[in-house]
Amino acid sequence: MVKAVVVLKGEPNVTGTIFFEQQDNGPVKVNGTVQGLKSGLHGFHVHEFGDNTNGCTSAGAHYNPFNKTHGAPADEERHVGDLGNVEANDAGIANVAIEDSLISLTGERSIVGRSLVVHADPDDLGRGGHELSKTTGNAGGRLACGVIGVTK
Ligand SMILES: [Cu+2]
Ligand SMILES: [Zn+2]
Repeated sequence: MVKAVVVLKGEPNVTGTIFFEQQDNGPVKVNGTVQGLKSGLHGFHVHEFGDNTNGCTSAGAHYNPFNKTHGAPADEERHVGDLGNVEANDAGIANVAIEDSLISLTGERSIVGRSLVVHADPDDLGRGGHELSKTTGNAGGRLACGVIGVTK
C-alpha cells in the first residue's frame, strides 16, 4: 500500500486535506475535505509541477504526460490529472471521495511531487464550447493548492 497526502492552501479561507491510497497497481482512492468554498462544483485537478513559489500559478498546466486533450475522469481522452469536480454544500464544504484508475502513486503516471489544485468555477469536462474547454475545462482561478507528498 502506498499513501500520499496534500494540504491545500491559497485564498485565506479555502483550506483542505486530501489523502491518497493505492494498493499495488490498483485504482487510487482520493478522500478528504475542502472548506471555505462557494457552494457548487469546483474543478479539481493534478497539475504538472510541485512548485508553489508564485502561489498556485507555479503549478503549471494539468498533468498531461501523454499529450491528451482535457476531459472528464471517465473519458478515454483526458489528462492524467483530470479528476473532474468536487461539490461544495451550502456550508462551503466539499467531501471528496473519488476513485481513479489513471492517476498513480508510483511509476510513469505518478502524481507524487505534483500539485493538487481546487478551482473557483466548475470544470466543464471539455464539453463547454469555450476556447479553454479543451485545455482547462474553463474552471477559472486557482483557489487553493498544495504539493502531493508520500506519507505513512
Ligand atoms: Cu486545475
Ligand atoms: Zn485537464
